[in-house]
Amino acid sequence: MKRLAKWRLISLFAILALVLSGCGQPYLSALRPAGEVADIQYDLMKLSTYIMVGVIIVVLIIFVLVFFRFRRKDDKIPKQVEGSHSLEIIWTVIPILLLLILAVPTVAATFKLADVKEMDKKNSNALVINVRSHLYWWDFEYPKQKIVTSQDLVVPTNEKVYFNLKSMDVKHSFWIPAVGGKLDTNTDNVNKFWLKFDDKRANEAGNLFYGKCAELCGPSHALMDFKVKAISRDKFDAWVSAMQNVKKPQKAQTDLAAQGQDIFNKSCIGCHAVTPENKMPDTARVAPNLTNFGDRSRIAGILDHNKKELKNWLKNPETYKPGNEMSGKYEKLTEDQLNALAEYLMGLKVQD
Ligand code: HEC
Ligand SMILES: [Cu+2]
Repeated sequence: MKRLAKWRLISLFAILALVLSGCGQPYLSALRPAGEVADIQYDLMKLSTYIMVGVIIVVLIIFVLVFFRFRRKDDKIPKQVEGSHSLEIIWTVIPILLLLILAVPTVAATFKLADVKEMDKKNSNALVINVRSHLYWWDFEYPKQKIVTSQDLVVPTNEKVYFNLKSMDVKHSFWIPAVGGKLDTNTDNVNKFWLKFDDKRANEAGNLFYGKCAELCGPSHALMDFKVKAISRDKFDAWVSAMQNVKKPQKAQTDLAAQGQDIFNKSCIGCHAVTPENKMPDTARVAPNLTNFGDRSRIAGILDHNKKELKNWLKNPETYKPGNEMSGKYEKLTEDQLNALAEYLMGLKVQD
């Protein structure tokens, strides 16, 4: 019985080690910061950890010392220090000092990270992105560039990117662990902040960071992922103009795709736009914009980006994201229809 318990403990630690070995990946870990904001947040984490560990060590040393030095050796009662002024002062002042060391950089960083004056200036050149969160997907609007995309956020590296965050249904939270956040997206106010994506470290992360919803929002909360393509300013500009060039729905490239487009125009276009311009009021945008769906790195933020998974998703989105807003809102699709739709959607590309 005892041996069994020991084995259980060992396997528990083994599993824990396995799980934790997933941490520390450059594209998803707050412990591998990849930008100015993440650096500041990481430094604050380190500072507080050092202070806490320091306190634990000092207390432990004193504890062990006292334990051995003041063991009862005879019946003599040692000098009583209750109410000692100097001791009381020492153990009040030291924590105050430690808290100050923690508080000053934390408050300074808080103000720095919330500084969005640049974005609110008239005629400012700052890049602004309006993020809207929905159950369970993300919508990114570039108001100055007049384009919209979903699920894959595209940003330039080495410059401040400013965000307006808003939710269209319930509270969510916008978080790119390796780069910064998290900040709530609310329904009744707009939260603002900025992030900076470091060129070199974005490269190390394959130029694709992992983003998450960090506020429990419903049954598919844990699946509410997005991706962040962090690319150089040149490439970003190229992407923006490629998007802007799509003025009307792209033509299907093959016969099969044309069939798919027909089905799409009957059953899907009521929810999904295939042009990047935002002509609708916020509240009318009920589904991801698919203009550049063929360029995405994931389907619905979570599935591998290929035809097989796309067909699986269209067949039954409910198995992949319980409670999503697409399930049951269109007629059941036959295998032929699925093939045609997959061909059409995968062909929606703005760049090679
Ligand atoms: C009632 C509105 C609605 C209808 C109708 C609808 N969808 Fe969707 N669709 C959504 C929503 C909402 C999502 C986001 C689901 C999520 O990720 O939680 C979505 C997600 C998707 C995605 C994944 C998008 C991405 O960016 O990864 C694809 C592809 C898709 N839908 C295709 C279709 C096709 C094809 C049809 C027609 C057969 C269709 N949808 C009909 C609302 C709809
Ligand atoms: Cu959420």
